[in-house]
Amino acid sequence: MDFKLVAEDKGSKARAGVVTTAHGEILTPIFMPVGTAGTVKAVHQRELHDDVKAQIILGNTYHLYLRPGLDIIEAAGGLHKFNGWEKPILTDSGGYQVYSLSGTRKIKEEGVTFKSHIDGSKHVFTPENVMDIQRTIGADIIMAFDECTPYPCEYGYARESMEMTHRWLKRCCDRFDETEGKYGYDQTLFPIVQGSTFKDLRIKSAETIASFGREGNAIGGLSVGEPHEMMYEQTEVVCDILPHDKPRYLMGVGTPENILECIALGVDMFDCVMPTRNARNGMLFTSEGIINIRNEKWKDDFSPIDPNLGGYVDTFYSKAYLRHLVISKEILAAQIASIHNLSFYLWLVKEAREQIQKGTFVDWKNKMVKKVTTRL
Ligand code: PRF
Repeated sequence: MDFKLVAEDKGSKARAGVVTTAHGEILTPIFMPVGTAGTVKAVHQRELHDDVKAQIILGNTYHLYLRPGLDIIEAAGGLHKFNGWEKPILTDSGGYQVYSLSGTRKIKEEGVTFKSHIDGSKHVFTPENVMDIQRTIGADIIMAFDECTPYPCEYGYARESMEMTHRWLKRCCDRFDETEGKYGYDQTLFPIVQGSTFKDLRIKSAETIASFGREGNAIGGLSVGEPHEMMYEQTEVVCDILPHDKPRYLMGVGTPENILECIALGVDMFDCVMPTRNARNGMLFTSEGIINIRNEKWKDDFSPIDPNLGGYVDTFYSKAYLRHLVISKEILAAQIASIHNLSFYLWLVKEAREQIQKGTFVDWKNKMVKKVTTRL
């Protein structure tokens, strides 16, 4: 993997760059649609490519390992071959899903024992086997095995958990470096900064993670219920320490406003279920503000969903028609709303990149934050 910075904003810490992987280039800042089980829910790969203009998608180790299982993915020739997505893929390590999804779990130094949310069967994730699993899935970027602490979190617990995440990182790196990709292309491993909402822990964690000298770095443990200002504060502390010349990925963030503010702090990569999950509940993010499409007021609004984006579903379908589909619980509602919301997120980061390159990012960002937080 390679990362080149192509522009840096003077009024903020925002950057525009290019990440090059074995499956192609990613222009940053970038938003990565979440495709938990090897599919971005309700969106075809062709739509993801042609309409949403996604450059990289996410998969989850936890889900793919449980179902369909590694034997199937390996027999297919890796996740790219299995799902037909030929561009870059990033897999999360399970270091978050194990805590949020499986009911019973035990965290020990060796690893985490958990029960499947599908059939209750018992499994163990260790830093080593999570590297092996992600080698088999075959994502271009794979994530270290970490513990994401909840919010709020006691200082003592946050410190011990962070220290264990650092020890796990050493084990991840050792295993990753002594193994190879199974499908003939290179993969890269991103470590994850933890430390909850404690500045001294975040500093320590960012310094430790940076000292591993990997090709990119991630920030975890945020956007778990803490106030936004607190998330921005911790993100800024960490970004100022993580290497300038490597991509920074803020995990699980966030709203359009969060993304704009964190681009300004020097974050390059984002992922979040919000655009797809909220789409399925009828919440649309648009370039003019937030729409609850179930609201009566849209029932005879025949204007396009969001003509500013210029994409197919945004210009072809009206708000009134989409509202009708949502109210009628039609499957197409989830499809149109998901494609729309993802198109908006990808449009937003593309605009941000162009504004960074033009030197007009901060003014644009401040105006855009007002728009994207308006409830229409
Ligand atoms: N760790 C991992 N994945 C994550 C997170 C984390 O802390 C978060 C936190 N917002 C989202 N996804 N491995």
